[in-house]
Amino acid sequence: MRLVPNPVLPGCHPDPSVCRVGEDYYLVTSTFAFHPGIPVHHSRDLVTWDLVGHVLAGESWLPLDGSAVADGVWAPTIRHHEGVFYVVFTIARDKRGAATYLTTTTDPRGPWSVPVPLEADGIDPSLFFDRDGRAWFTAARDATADGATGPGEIWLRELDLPTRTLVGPEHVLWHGALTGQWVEAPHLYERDGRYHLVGAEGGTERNHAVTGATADHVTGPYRTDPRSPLLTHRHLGADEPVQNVGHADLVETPDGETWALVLGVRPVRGHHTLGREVLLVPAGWDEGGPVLAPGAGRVRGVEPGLPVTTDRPADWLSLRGPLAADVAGDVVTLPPRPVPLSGRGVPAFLARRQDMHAFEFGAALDTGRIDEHDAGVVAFQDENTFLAARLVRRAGGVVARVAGRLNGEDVAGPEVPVAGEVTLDVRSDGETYAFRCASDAGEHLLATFPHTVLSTETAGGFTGVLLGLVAEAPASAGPVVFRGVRYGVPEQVSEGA
Ligand code: 6LW
Repeated sequence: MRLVPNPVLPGCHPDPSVCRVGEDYYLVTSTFAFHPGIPVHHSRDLVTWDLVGHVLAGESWLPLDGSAVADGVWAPTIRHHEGVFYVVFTIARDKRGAATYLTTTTDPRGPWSVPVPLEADGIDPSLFFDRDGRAWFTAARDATADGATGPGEIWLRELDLPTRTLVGPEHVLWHGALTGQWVEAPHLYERDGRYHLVGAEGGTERNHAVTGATADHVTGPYRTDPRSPLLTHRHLGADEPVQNVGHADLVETPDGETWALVLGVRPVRGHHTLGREVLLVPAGWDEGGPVLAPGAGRVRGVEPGLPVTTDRPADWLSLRGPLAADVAGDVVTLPPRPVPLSGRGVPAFLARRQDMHAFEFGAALDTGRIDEHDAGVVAFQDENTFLAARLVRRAGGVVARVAGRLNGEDVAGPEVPVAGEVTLDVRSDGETYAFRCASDAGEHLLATFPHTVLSTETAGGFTGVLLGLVAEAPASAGPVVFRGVRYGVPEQVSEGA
């Protein structure tokens, strides 16, 4: 088996699901309260993935106003059957599944159909097309009345394709192999007449694990695969560069090789800021069922400390809905909105995923156009945890300062008077976030924070850091123009590397 470089899709792209049509692979991932929702990545080799569209965009967009960043769109599954692509996904509220939807297309680049609700409770919906043409829907739901341990039960019903409704009796398939806690991410596969249910359990943190069960009939009974966990890193210790491995989807190449896409994180000093990323793992089959990472028993191909440098074009995201922003090369024009980043509306905030540990992200603003605005560059984890280098006009003129929130507490740094064109940036070496401003008057370090404060371990939630531009002001104020918007490896790192 060849050693693949991992992650194959860096930055916040959790809950990977993949399907193949001929030589083409299509991958979908969760987007929470980000807009547009559910990126579709395409690959021919499972290693290089290019963004080709979004499932929830334009007509198929679902408004997420009022949603916490960690809620919104969870865990899509993509499947292909007789010329049609199907995606099922959950809209979460208060970290619980609130609604399940199905959307279809004949071209995964879009447009996708307006999502139709399915009468299904729980999270992590999935589809399975059996050899006889019948379609089966599975999902994970709470097994206890108080839901205290998260989903603990995988259930199945038939999906009637013409009416797009769930029909026939419900079958409870499985309650997990290990702890019964956070039994989720079910995907069904058939091989040589046997049915294999692959799931995840233990929660999407350090105890995450891929587990499985098998059956002779799609409706069960399912017997726990005694080889479970099929893949986990929870026993490898804190120095293992990849942690939290789970949530697998399997795909077969045209040559009959099997591979798994899983999620995992790359912590630095025990804290990860990049979110859950997509990792590629060799797989195979033996008489018991699927074998993940045969021989190695772990996800490989991650070089600690080595930046997965990326020149992939930005997948620009807003929060909870579309924005009237204009992106022309490295110039971004943002009409302001009076919506704070700490709220649950649609702020004038345009961002991209942080997808490498050491980076530099910045832009130049004209202080002459800062009026009622509070505008700048942001490292954003969620509405309760973000830091920004921002310009604001005071009685004596425009000042730059860091302002934000850490776990819901406002933070603000010292104010530095600035004039003319000002460059604001945020830099990281992987262990700190430093915010700076530079103008003709000189360069100032506004504030430095340890990376831990923006990490998922500290902030909670399910996302990674986004790097973005914000323009908060009454809508009547003029647009903010960000020039020379740049994201890349910081000079000192690329020189030394
Ligand atoms: C996803 C589920 C999970 O639906 O996190 O805890 C949810 N694990 O599989 C959001 O990514």
